[in-house]
Amino acid sequence: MYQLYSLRDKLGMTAKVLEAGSGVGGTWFWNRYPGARCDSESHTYMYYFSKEIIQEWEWSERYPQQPEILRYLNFVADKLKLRSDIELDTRMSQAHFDEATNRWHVKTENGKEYNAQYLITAVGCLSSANMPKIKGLSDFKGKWYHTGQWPHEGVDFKGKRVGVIGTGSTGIQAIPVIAASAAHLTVFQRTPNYSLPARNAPLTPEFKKYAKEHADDIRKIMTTNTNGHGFYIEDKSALEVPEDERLKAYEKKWEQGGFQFRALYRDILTSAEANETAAQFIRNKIKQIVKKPEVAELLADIDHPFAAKRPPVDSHYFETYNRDNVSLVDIRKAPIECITANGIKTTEHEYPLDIIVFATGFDAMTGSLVKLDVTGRNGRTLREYWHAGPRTYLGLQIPGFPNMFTITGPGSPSVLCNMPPAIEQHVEWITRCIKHMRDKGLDCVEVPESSGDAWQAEVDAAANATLLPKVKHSWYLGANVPGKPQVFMPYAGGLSHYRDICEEVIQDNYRGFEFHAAR
Ligand code: N01
Repeated sequence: MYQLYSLRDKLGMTAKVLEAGSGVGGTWFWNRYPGARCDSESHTYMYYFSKEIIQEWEWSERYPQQPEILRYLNFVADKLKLRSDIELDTRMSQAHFDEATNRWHVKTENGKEYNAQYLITAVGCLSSANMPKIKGLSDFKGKWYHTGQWPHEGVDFKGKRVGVIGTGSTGIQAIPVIAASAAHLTVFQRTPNYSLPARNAPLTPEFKKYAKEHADDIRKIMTTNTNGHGFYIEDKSALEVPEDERLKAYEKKWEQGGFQFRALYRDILTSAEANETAAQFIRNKIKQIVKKPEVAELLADIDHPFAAKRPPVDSHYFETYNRDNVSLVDIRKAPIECITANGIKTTEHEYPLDIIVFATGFDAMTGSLVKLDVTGRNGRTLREYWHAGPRTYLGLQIPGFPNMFTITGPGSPSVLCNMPPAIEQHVEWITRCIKHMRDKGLDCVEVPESSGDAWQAEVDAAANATLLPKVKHSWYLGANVPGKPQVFMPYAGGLSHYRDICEEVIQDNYRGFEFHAAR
């Protein structure tokens, strides 16, 4: 939706947005699981569609829930009169680049066909559900759901025995809410996870006023920092601070809630020793919060550095394990063997269930793109080209796929950021590139293999300068999907640095891109 607004308004061109669902909102249309809310704070979690919208819309909470975000996106669609350009219920099934005309031919599942000069994908980094292939699911007599494809009518957990598989951001948001109404909740945990308290609360009138009055200042911070948040990372090492001072600082941020905890020291993601100070603090917190020592031990037995997997932000996640109706099963020790007619069977025990919730994440970053069935130059498909892992130039274009742009594609900072600023930066960049082509009478833009290779070396170097690739079971590497090639996918050099690189590329006459004039 954002790309449509920006391109249409800035270029006055015809743009068509194909939306697979029967309403606008993308991720916030599909992810309706209990407890779904954004994990960045509302005054920073803003798609900056326009200054007017920022001034007009009023968020209610520090971390808005999914229905409020969806209302916002619908408000934007109305306000900017976007609906007439959006084709809902239109899932793209195929796109083919015609080398003779430099145009894309797009087919949809409902039998429509489109012809376009540019194909801009905005299919989301986390939208292709990862459903584990567990033997016996079809025998299960109860109901089961994936959190990313939640029924719009909701699910009633009252009086039900519920099992949740997965303790990533989604599971950690959903578990406290499900536990509040289920008869019993069994959480099947493979990898224990860190989580920071959100300290969600209604926004005060004073804060709302402040956020509106300082919208430009907040935006400036968001566009010049590492992760697109509304605060900077401190330029201090965790190791140069005396332990008592460091613990006090961690305590203060823990009480304040949210991602600012991670921003306390510059080396939390680059030094194992610095990271361990934060990791140890959180593990101790888990042990203080969770009353049953054996459960606390299982939750705190975390095998990776803090924030090396995307850190969840929660509302009473660890506290939920103090409820009598919640139990935790360690499936690292006793893996799930199969699903039976009555529930989940591990190598040690069978757990009778009425409902199974798969909070098992996504085929991240590449899944939704590969699924599109895109064919570029020389009849080569994206699936073939990416068989050993994604290759892009700046996460904006893919070698061999001319006139196609990927918003927050692999190789861009994307999932390592608050997503809206990362999306906006791509939209602005693509808009400028298309305007440049129009001004110069150019018909086609593409990137050679050499640009993809050189950028991949930068992506690898940026990742290797951090602790991120050390987590071998992370979806950043594609490790959560059996058989997926393991390549660190996002660019870890930081959003502001990446923004500078993209700007330099433009200033250097679109270095690394190749243009062709209209024939
Ligand atoms: O997915 P995940 P998610 N058997 O992949 C487990 C964003 N997000 O949906 O760690 C058993 O992180 C898996 O276990 P393991 C956010 O960027 C944003 O929770 O692989 N377990 C893990 O525990 C986030 O990072 C918001 O061992 C299996 C869990 O399932 C991203 O989405 C809210 C399994 C999956 O965790 C993804 O989060 C929510 C199997 N076969 C999410 N397969 C916002 O607020 C997987 N697991 C914006």
